[in-house]
Amino acid sequence: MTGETTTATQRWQLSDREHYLHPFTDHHELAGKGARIITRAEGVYIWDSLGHRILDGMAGLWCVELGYGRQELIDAACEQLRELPYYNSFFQCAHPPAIQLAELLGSISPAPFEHTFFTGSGSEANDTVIKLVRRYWDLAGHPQRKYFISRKNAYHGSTVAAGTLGGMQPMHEQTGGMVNFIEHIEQPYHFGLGGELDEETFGLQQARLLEEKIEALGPDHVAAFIGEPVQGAGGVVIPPPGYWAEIQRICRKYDILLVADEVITGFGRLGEWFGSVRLGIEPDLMPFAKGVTSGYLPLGGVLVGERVGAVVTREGGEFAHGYTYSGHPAACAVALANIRILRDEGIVERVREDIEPYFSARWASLGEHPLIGEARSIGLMGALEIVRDKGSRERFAKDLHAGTRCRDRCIETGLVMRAVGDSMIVAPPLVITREQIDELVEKAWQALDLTAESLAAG
Ligand code: PXG
Repeated sequence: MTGETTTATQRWQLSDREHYLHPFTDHHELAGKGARIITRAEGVYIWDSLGHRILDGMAGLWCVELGYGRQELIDAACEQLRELPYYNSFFQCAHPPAIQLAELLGSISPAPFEHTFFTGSGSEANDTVIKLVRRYWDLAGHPQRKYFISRKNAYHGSTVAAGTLGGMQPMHEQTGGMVNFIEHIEQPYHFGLGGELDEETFGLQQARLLEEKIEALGPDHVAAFIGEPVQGAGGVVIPPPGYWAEIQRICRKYDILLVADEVITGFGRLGEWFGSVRLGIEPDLMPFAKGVTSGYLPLGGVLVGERVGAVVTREGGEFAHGYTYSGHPAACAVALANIRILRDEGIVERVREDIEPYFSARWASLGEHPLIGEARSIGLMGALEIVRDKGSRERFAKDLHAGTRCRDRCIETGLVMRAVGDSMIVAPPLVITREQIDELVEKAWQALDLTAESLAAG
């Protein structure tokens, strides 16, 4: 590390502190430390401005599926920017990349998803879900069906509506009561809430909370249930076997729409094009974002199944909704290139047949660390539960901040691993190799050792 890079970093940090409001950040705390400035990336690695190479265990923010530096994605963006950098899809217009992408998405989705509404992000996708569902029930002659049921500790985005749809308490506290037609049920988090129940019994119990909630609201007033196939930001909460089948049964019984939020689980993360396929869910709508472009450009959308698609496309009247960047041509061109690479290089199958089994076994070995109460994974998503006592699952005192300590130790060892409370989570790029998984697991173990030492010191 040269004096020059240190000075440059200090300059970035100073300017950052003076001007840049970051998402989900305690600025007072950040001002005391200075931001880590990321300057370049290649494959599964990122580099900071001080020259440290760090294995990106979070694929950016659950999105860089093909890893960094894929020339085809860069070329696709450049070519499209040259040809047609922008045009909208309002006022009965369209352009080739958006049309081609909608068609390609239809071909990789489980039948029958034939329509896509494009947005710029996952949050906008979930706001779109709310409006599409409302529109559907209005047109279907049941305008009183207005309630959405979601889950505590779910994450569906951070616009006012998507943030309310999610179940993150701190977000609700800051937007208190602004959207009043969303209700939450408890989540299927076995490690945290399951107590002595076996996984399957606990899963059924949690799914049946949906039925209770529907009955309490009045079945004729419920529009839809929304859930992530596997909760991501909530800490990689893998639903117990049987959970989704029971949710599906209840949705069908009461004729309510089922929305699977595929923003994290779409595009191969669970070894299938969509997490719904892996978990046997048959949703009516699938919001997506992130992995659709491997994060190279912002794009989201909602895949619309036959039931809703038939009504909103065949009944008359305008759907009064849309964004300037709905179906941005360059973002769509990158998505087309991204999906073609995932398909033509067999990356989704490779996750399922090769990398997931390897990752799963290596990740499980972290469960032997004295600090870890559970190591679980599905596809390329993994969680570790830091505990004081393995047998009783007792946690460390909150003010010891075991999770953030571990996150910081990970960075010191050269690994990005995210902390959700005292759960440590990873979701590496889908192109990670076996050797890189070994490196990830070794670094995680090292960081856990350092965390244990630091916790012992108080
Ligand atoms: N749905 C799900 C399931 C998500 O994970 C969104 C919707 C919203 O997408 P946009 O593109 O509007 O951010 C997300 C986003 C984290 C973290 O800390 C996760 C997300 C976003 C920011 C942070 O794990 N997921």
